[in-house]
Amino acid sequence: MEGRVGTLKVLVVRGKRLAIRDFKSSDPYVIVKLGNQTQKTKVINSCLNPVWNEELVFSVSEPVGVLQLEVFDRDRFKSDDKMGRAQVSLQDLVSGARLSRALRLSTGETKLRKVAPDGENRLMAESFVTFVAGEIVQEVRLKLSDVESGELELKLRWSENPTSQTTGGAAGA
Ligand SMILES: [Ca+2]
Repeated sequence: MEGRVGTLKVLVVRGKRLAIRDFKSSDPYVIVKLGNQTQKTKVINSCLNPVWNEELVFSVSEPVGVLQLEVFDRDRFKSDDKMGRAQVSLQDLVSGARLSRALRLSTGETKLRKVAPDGENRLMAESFVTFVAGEIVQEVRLKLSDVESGELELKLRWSENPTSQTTGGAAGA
């Protein structure tokens, strides 16, 4: 077993203006991957603005990778069609966690970082990294790539293993 450093909870909130893959609509679901872990949301039938509100939980070990998301249209009699993809760097959460330790935050709510859309991260709005009662939270709105239209809204919640913080040294220096 590799050393686990924390837990990432990915709340797949919803999709908007997704692409049509059937006659008039699609039956979308999202596959979320982190390293060799893969999870997926349920299928929402005939909907281009689906609300999943589904939380997928990943254990995170070093080096912290990139979260990969793919949207598909469920089809019963042929293979599922692609509806675009997105990815999220977890570096902003990781540095937010480091900052929260340096500030010795333990309760309440504190804004830690602001991530601006830069064309490369495909954010559709500013994304804030916030310390909320022991967890590092980041809400992101992403424009899907490799598809004619669509966006995804996510809420990421990161918590570190208490045991991985007991270094006692100058880890944050
Ligand atoms: Ca379908």
